[in-house]
Amino acid sequence: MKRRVFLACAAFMIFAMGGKAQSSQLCDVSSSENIPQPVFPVPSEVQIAWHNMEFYAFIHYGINTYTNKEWGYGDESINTFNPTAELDVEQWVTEIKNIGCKGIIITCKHHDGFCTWFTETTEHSTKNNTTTYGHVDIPALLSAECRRQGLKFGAYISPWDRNHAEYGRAGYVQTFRNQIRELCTNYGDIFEMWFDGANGGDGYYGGARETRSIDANTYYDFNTTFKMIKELQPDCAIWGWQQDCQWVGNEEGWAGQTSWSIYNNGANGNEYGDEDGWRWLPSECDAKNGPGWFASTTSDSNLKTAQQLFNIYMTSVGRNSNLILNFPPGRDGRLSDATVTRMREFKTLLDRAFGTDLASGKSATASAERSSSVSGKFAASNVTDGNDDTYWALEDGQTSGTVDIDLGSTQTVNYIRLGEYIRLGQRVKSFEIYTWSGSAWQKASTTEETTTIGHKRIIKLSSPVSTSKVRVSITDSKVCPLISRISVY
Ligand code: FUL
Repeated sequence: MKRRVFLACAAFMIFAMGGKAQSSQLCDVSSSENIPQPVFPVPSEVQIAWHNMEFYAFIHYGINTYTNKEWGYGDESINTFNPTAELDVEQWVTEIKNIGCKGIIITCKHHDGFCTWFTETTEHSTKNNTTTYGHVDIPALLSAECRRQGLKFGAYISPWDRNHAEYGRAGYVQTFRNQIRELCTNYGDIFEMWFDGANGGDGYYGGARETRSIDANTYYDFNTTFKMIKELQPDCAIWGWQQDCQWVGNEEGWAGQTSWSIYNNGANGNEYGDEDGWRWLPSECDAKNGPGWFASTTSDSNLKTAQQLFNIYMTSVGRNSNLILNFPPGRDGRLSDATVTRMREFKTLLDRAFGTDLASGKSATASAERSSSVSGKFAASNVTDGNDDTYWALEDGQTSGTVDIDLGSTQTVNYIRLGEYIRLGQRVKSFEIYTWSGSAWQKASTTEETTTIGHKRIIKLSSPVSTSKVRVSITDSKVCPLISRISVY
């Protein structure tokens, strides 16, 4: 075990020296603070910030909104984009913020190639739109409104471009890179950039109307592009292509009940990650609020119920994944009344479930605590202090232990939320939950497996339990567990 920890530490030091130094004192084993050594791989600072985003919105809006299609062919005239009213980005941001999203990622260009900003790279853009309300630079409007309301802004730009005459040839690669450069330069901070995996096929291609195939791994020369993004936007997380975060592997909004943020090229499926993964590559769940990514004439009558949206939240954010949930504006440039009503119902369910953390600030005691010269450094009480940078820890070699939280009075408990201090790696392999009957600990029945934790795990009890104390028992961990958060709802 010691040898494994040493190797992990050495690997971490090499990693830290190669990239951004993450915390110079982490491997200082002589320190009497006794800080645990990391278990490799660990997240970068960009990935830590990304984990903390947890829940954000997608907005699909463009030509397709006006054609009832999900994928435009690329031959649509510029004025097909024809909003019937001024875009109400204030409403988009207000309603999205209200449900607890921390950011918005918008389609700046979908596969049809229509750029919704005033780009210099192509004429196929809103800059040439002559309709009453269509001459708009949407990323400019939305990024400004996000800043005003305190949300982060992100951009989706499709690599596949069914409009561009040069798609499939060298000329397009530079155009595409220039488009990304514009987005990275003119709209303030971008927290995440999304590069869709749909690549090549039939399209308009400047009038050729043919099928063009490319090898996505080589054609785009993404390494050069990603380097440029990191220079222009050092804090931006790149989605896809095995960069900072990745597609969870389905579009239904669920991650595995066992969900590792570490990854070995997908042998187990992206939904689950790999316990012995060699790189930190956490998953993001994308999901739609209705039948399509774009609003259509039938979407309002086919919206997901609030309960379905809540279930998606549980199977994504609740399973150590980020959630990007799509809310597409309609032809009048607004989120429809039906969409907004559903969003508010969803918010009511979130508040009802997680409105009050019964464990917040409550006393916590553990079976054991890691020693340190700094008093309380690894105390059990760190799990209820609301600070995700403090954590309860065991000594090296101890891979199981319990934390008991005294709720102070009898409460009805439905959910337990847990978090690991992932800066030092994802560790926990299994845990159990117990409630106090008044005379004994009783193992709680839960609706799903209690295996991994990671950044965040939410466990629902099979039925509500009246209890005054909750115990979390870590039953197995790669190395000593580091628990930063236990909340009880
Ligand atoms: C997919 C795209 O093809 C869809 O149109 C949508 O943008 C979704 C988020 O990703 O791969």
